[in-house]
Amino acid sequence: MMAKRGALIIFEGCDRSGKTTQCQMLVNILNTQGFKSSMLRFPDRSTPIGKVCADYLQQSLELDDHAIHLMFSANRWELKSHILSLLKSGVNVIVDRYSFSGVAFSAAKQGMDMEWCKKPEVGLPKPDRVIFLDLKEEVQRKRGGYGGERYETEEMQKRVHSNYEKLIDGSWIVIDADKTPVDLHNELLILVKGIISEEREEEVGKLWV
Ligand code: DGP
Ligand code: NA
Ligand code: NA
Repeated sequence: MMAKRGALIIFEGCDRSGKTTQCQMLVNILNTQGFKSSMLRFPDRSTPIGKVCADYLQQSLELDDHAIHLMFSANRWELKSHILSLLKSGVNVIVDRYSFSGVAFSAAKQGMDMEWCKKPEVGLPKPDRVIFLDLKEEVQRKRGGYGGERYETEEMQKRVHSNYEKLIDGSWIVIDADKTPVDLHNELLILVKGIISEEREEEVGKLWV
């Protein structure tokens, strides 16, 4: 019998919700407990396309809103075969941001609409589960304020949050992230182990088809 494929688990949320820290903690502990897991994050700033996204976020590069959206999307597509091969080999893939960030952030801009933003994402590997780390803007702001990257303003984060609300459906798991990192970690570990042990189709689905 073929080994069960890994689960594709996406973490989404506004900036400062603790996604990156939580994904790292999860992957470390899962591997020590015998659940083979790998972490990815988008944008993956290590590739040539990801470098463009990084320069754009650091505001050293200006680009048309549509053009940069397509770059973020291309960055996800260039990792597609890597994601699929990890899953196939039985590794769980824990991802810090995905297409939902793409749509929530890009569509928060004037003149950009959600349907247009979804199009280049159609056909990417479909997550088995999306976990949304929810944090109120006031709490987000209290966490040491925002950094200097593009989008890290109160107004933008509010628009992003309301876009996320339009994307959230019954398949998402919404978690209140307003707790200590350790408490949040303990909650997420139980949740993620549950997801990993669930039944799933051998074939990875395709997003938004
Ligand atoms: P970080 O997760 O801290 O590496 O920050 C990444 C930033 O990039 C965050 O503000 C969300 C934003 N982002 C991620 N994906 C996309 C996308 O597809 N389009 C746009 N416009 N922004 C994105
Ligand atoms: Na950020
Ligand atoms: Na982050």
